[in-house]
Amino acid sequence: MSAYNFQEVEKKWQAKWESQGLFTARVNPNKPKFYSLDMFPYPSGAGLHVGHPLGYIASDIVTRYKRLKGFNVLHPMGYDSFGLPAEQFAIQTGQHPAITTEENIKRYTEQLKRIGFAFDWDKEVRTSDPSYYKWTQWIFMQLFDSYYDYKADKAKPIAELLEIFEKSGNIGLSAACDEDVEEFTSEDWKGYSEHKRQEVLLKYRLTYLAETTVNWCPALGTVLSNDEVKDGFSERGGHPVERKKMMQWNMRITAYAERLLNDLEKVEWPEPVKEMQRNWIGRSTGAEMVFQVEQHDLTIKVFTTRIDTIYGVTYLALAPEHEFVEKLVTADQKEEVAAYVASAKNRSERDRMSDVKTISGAFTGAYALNPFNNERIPIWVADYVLAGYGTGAVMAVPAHDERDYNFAQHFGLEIRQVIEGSMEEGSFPGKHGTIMNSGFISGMPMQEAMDKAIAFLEEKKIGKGKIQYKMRDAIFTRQRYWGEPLPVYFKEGLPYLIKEEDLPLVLPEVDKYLPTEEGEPPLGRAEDWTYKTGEGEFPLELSTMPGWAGSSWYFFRYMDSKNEDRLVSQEAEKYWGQVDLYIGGAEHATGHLLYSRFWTKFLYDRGFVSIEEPFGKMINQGMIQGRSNFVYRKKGSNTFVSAGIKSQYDTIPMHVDVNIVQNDRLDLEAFKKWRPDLSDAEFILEEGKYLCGAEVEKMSKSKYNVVNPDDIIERYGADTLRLYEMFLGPLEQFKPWNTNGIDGVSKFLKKLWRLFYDGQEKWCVKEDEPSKEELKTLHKAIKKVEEDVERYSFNTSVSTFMICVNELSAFKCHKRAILEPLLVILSPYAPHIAEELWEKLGHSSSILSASYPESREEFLAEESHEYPVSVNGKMRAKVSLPLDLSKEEIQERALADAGLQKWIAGKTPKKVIVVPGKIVNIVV
Ligand code: ANZ
Repeated sequence: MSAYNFQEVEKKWQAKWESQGLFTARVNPNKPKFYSLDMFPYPSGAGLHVGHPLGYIASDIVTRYKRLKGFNVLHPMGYDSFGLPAEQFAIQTGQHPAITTEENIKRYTEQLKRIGFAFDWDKEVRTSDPSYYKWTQWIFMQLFDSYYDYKADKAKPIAELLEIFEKSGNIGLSAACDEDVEEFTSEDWKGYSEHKRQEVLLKYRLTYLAETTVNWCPALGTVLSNDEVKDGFSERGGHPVERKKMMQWNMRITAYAERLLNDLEKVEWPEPVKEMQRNWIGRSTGAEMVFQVEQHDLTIKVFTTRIDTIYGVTYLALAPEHEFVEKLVTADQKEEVAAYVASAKNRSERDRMSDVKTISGAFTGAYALNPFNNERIPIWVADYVLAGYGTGAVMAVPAHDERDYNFAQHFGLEIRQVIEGSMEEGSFPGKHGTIMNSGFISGMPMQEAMDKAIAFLEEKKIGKGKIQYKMRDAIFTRQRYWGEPLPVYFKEGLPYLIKEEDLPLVLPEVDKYLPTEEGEPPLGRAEDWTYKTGEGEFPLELSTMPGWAGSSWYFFRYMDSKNEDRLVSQEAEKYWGQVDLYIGGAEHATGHLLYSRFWTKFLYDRGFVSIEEPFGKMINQGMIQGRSNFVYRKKGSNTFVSAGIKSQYDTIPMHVDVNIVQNDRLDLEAFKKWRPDLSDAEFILEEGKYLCGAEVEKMSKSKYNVVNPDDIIERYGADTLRLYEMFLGPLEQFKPWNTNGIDGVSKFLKKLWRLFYDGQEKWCVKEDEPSKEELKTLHKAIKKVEEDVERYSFNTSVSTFMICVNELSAFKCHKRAILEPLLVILSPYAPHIAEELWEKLGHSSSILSASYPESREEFLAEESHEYPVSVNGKMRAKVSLPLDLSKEEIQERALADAGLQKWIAGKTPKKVIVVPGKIVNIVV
């Protein structure tokens, strides 16, 4: 045997790798480690398409390369297996989501294994498995049991907070907490009931229950996080989303805002992702101050980044949701304000923020006083003020803020400019309104004016300097079935943790995966969803955790996935530590990638792990888009017109399955069988063919442009698939899938095979000494491929391999000394064929245990150079000379060259310029 039969070869090696456990990672302090992580997939019913493995192929190449370079590699894979689609399917069919999930995982695993990934399947995790979510619940418990100490700038156990309260109440305490915490002394605390104490503690815990305005999606029956809502619709399913107040679990991620922001400096991530996180965190420095409301015992608190413009304030504006709106509104304005508030409620914050054209608002009839000059200023309600940012109220300075300006113009409010030293650069472009130049900070440079104004606020006790973040605490509950149960029960309306020894709290069985008739989440249907303690039976929490819970820490579990006593052993965590390379999509910038950093920092603070940032280096792979094909139906008929002549008819385009089209040519018989309604289709051909139109679109079932890796593997083999996906272009780029070049890649592997087996399929490898040219070809490839992998440029390596194999074929090189190292450098890309030929070369152990060959400069060096020689500025001859000559020797031999004589014609040159390795210039 010895024709290249990729199907046999690939099956054989996949089985061998698995049975020998070659990819199983073990802690080994004698070797440097390399931890390569891929974003783990949600196992959807549709299976993998060719776009999914792109990032996995890249990381597989890197890890196989790193092994050759002597690294101990951890390269795991698993499943993010809680999620909405399995639950929606369960609702429709009654099938338990665990069963659907299991089936999908099975399919995914088979598909992944066929691509020949060097995954350590022993370490597989599934977030929906109780042995995994036991630890997700455990982390939740630690968060519940912690508070954030701003002075120490870290999370600490609640027990330490209790000691502080006992000693000194919360006076002078600098800890992250709810806005509405009141001051209390140690005496107060000691007098509090257990109930009251728990209430207070809940305001400090890093996960807490609070009434929160949420994105409620009635169609999905659940709350969604901000990053799951796009333009007022759910990202999954595209259902309308509304704002609603509900009791929810929250994660106090805002306590970590500053560290999440600063530590971005420490990671090597694509700049756009860092920038998205910075904007999401949205740090602003400014001041918070209160305005007394006339004729009311109320003060309105505002956040401003421009306290220096205080003399330009001409109105205050409240968000429509602001709690004072109802209290302030005067009798004659009541109707107008109520109507306006009702209309504003239907617009999400995101819409209101992005829409600068619609200007709406209403006057409350009430006035406040500017504490700097006691001026009366009207209080308005305005669309552009967001309830969820700052204090939900602004001091409006129309002359210096564009949104205030537009609003003031629209409603005819005063616009008044402030004069300050540095106003020109800081103010809203263009000058508007009257100039008001009074007050003790006028005329000062901006920063100085702000500092003075803040000092005034602090002295008068009406405000202070303030750092404000746009990021909100993260909502942590979903009113759904298929998620982690929260390890919490309720006693007298307050939440308590179940005992650690009762973990995991396993999802109960329910008769339907829908909310109860009373509108409770599906867990409300469970027969016995209570927790029993010595004191009695208590109801358990009915909501489950959101999709991001399990994915916020899975990278730790991979290190030690079977540990029953800890989420990860200290030994494994210390050794594997930070992820060295994380490949995945950029769409997770403000979700998963932020939450993972938050949980890692928290686990670090509490001493459970040793790293503060989970992902050192990250690459975002581009998407592989589909290349859709179209046929053109003659209107009102079952006749289809070929693309090139469609303009001659009145046609409607229709997507056609790309799998029955090859190189844009439609397979007519397959088309007729594709759908029953097409069985009698007729065609108008061009030059005897039906040609389809094509367009690049997202790969999706509905566009019939999904290409399944299984089909490609069936036809060309996994090695070809791997090489071809890399060959498509730079990893980070978005690029359409088209199979036009795949034959070339497949031919390349056959050509490689023929370096080992001659035309008659006879083994032809020889032990002869390699020639200089052969060595040069090899070493060029060794060097280039190494450089490429080190900078994650995989497409360029594929062309290098092709050039190398072409050159060796031209040399008719069948020498072991050349072919052996070539296999090693190719093995990360095309591991099956490399293993097979490696074995044929007589090796009994896997090519994975080889070492990456060293590229030797001496073989790379060009030995001679063809010097262009010019005479009086004109190129007159080319002279080939050895490279190791001195300047004098070059000059001498160039001048002696026969071809030049007629240009020099016996004259003595006036000047000769020699640049060794480059050129010779002669002036005569
Ligand atoms: C007066 C002022 C004058 C302002 C001026 C700006 C320019 P960033 O930088 O994004 O933090 N603001 C405060 N809370 C708001 C809310 N809930 N909804 C909408 N706008 C709000 O923006 C802070 C500035 O945005 C604040 O400073 C406030 O307007 C406004 F020449 O106060 B400023």
